[in-house]
Amino acid sequence: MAGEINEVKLLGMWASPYMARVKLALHIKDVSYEYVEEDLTNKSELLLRSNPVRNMVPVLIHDGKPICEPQVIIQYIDEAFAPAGKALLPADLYERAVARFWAAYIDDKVLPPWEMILKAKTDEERAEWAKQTFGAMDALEDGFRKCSMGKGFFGGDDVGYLDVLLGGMVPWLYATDREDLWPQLL
Ligand SMILES: N[C@@H](CCC(=O)N[C@@H](CS)C(=O)NCC(=O)O)C(=O)O
Repeated sequence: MAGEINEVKLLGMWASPYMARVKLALHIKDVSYEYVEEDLTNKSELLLRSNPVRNMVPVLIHDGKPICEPQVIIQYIDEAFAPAGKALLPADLYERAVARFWAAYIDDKVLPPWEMILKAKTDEERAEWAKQTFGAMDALEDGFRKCSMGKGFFGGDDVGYLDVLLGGMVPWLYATDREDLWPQLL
């Protein structure tokens, strides 16, 4: 339908750090979009149809075509909406590979133990997951020092892919300090 051309819709849930990443990317790239809040206890027909494999948010729907998985969505946004000077991934192929390495590291090594801190049943379990999370963060900070090369952001002077991935986690950082909020996050 002609009315749907260039239509961008984001299916999300307010507490989702993955959704926050996608919002950050859309705002940095100046993309206008419609945000649709999902009730994850009663998922909409649109969400189930758009992400039939995982039934999860976020999902980006561009001109009626759904894109799933936060990192895939952000890379899509970077390529599909590409005003000059605002690329999220570095232009240099090697630097791109480094950014993708740390992106995988964040999602594989930092986030899973972090989530387990909130899910742990005992203080001992929680302490163990916290230790693993801090260990993973230490390596990330080391990587940050090397990759930022003394500049403000992960990739240098500008906000880029890794800053978006980590930036989406900032609200969770604050919420992790507030145990009363944990039931709403999980
Ligand atoms: N890797 C996941 C990350 C997204 C994710 O974990 N989304 C959560 C909200 S933060 C979700 O939709 N949960 C609903 C469920 O598990 O049924 C994906 O496939 O997109």
